Amino acid sequence: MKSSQVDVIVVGAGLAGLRAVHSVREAGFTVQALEAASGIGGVWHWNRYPGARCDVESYDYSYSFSEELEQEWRWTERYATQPEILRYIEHVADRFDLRRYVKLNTRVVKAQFDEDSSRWTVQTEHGEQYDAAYVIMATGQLSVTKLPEIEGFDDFAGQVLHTGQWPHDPVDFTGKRVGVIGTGSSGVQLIPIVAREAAHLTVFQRTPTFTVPANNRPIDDVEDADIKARYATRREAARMSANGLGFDPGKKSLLEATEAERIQRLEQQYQAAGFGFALAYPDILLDEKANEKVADFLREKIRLKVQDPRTAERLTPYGYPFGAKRPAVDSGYYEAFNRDNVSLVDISAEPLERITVDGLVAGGREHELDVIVFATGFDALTGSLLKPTIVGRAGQTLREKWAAGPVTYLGLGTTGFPNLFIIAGPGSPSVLANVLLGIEQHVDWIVQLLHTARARGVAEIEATPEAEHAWVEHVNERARRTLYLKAASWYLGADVPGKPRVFMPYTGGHRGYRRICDEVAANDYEGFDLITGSEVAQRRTDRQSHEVESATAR
Ligand code: N01
Repeated sequence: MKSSQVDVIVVGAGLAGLRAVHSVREAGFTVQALEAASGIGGVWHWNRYPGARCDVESYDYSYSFSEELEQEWRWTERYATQPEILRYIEHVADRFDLRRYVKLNTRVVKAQFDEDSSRWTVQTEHGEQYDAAYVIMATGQLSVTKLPEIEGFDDFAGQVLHTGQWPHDPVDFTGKRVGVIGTGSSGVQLIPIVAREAAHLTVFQRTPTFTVPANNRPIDDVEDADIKARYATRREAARMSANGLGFDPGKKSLLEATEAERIQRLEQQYQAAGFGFALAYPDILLDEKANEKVADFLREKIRLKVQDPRTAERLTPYGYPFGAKRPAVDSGYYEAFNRDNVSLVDISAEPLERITVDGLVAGGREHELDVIVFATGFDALTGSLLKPTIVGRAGQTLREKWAAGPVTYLGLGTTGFPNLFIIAGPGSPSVLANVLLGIEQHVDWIVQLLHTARARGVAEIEATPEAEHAWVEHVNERARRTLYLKAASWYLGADVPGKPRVFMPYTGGHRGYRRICDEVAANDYEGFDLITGSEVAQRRTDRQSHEVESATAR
């Protein structure tokens, strides 16, 4: 079959894929992005459920590569809604003429590295084939949705939805009996809105979530102008912060503060900071005693907000540290449970049994429903990387290589898979910091490496096994210093049956990670083998003579 040839294939056309297309093209490489969805936008294309919005502030959850773009785009709310973010992405694609490099409705099913040509062959589900020197996986951290393993999906007479695959046409809940399964960030955003529309809403909760209020508000012209006048400083603060959000948790331990100081600080953060509440003190995710004080503060808030003490108690999280599972950022979540048309089912006590024609059976009780919404999350971080078959050196697949969990060098590459790069995936700060900043840092770093490779006639770029091993050790060691390992979270793969339990993102923070990547680049890409075309040819000749010798000996 004839292949289209390009320098770089980018898999995915969300915020990461589009940024990669832009920068790779600016650097003078030919590029083709392949996107499975019918539109650009990645998670913001798929997650159209009512209430979906970002919990990183709009001005920080936006590209920093163009000052003109920064100045001309007008965000309307502190935390942008999904439609507004998608409009922004579409604007960027048009403004920088990116659409012509993106092929929609094109799922990549296989990518295979050819050791003779040092190139990748990328195949799509429709049988097209691309031949590329490099592959950049921009497939997202939260893009492969997951459903509970229960029977009866086909029996249900009503409508079944997943927050991560929401229909493009609005869903009308008016007069309907709706069941929502899952109370992570998606469920927490969706539930108050469905509660207002539906005749009845039943929330099926397995684990109560810690949530902090979004404190969302509109942005007026004065605030917009003020932020734009100081945008460069704001960006620099974000780059120089561990979380990529520009917040500085300060140095003082929560345990050193007096009770009055602590309550005042937590209250102030709770009332204003949104997600930044988690950064009120530097040791919240490091020290169990400090963490418990914060958890108690949040538990008390639930008691104050939820009128029925029994419901309040069932909504209250225990048994894992605050922040070790991704906290949700809410707007009226707890208040929704004060409505007469909302009920809560604790499926840790009354497990989901099956779906029937009329609804859901949990703990032997049938709940009659017209709509079932699964807000049950994703096969996070590795799901989208392992969905296509990626074949590296000697026929090894990425699935085989990562059978015991993802192993990478800097999160950017993995040994045995030359010229394959991963954006904001496992082994990098990814979802633990402002992911958009992480995306841009990765893309810029990779493009600089491709420049260097082109200038030197490099044919293969590959992480060394030693560097990869040391990085995996470092990632694990950093995770062990935190409380993250004390919760069954999607960071650990604990929510997917059979998935290896490995803490996947890097907890060292955006600033520290950026410094490490910069040092690696400054040290001639230490830990990566940059192999020139003639060296590859020599290796090939050596390999062939070795094979001939072995065959002769046999
Ligand atoms: O998914 P989740 P999500 N039976 O995995 C429950 C980002 N995000 O889509 O905790 C019954 O967090 C599960 O219960 P448990 C953000 O990073 C961002 O809500 O596993 N229940 C949990 O309650 C977020 O963390 C934004 O016991 C099952 C829920 O379903 C990430 O996406 C908005 C179950 C899943 O929660 C994922 O969020 C939305 C089963 N078999 C999402 N399996 C913002 O920017 C799972 N559950 C604001």
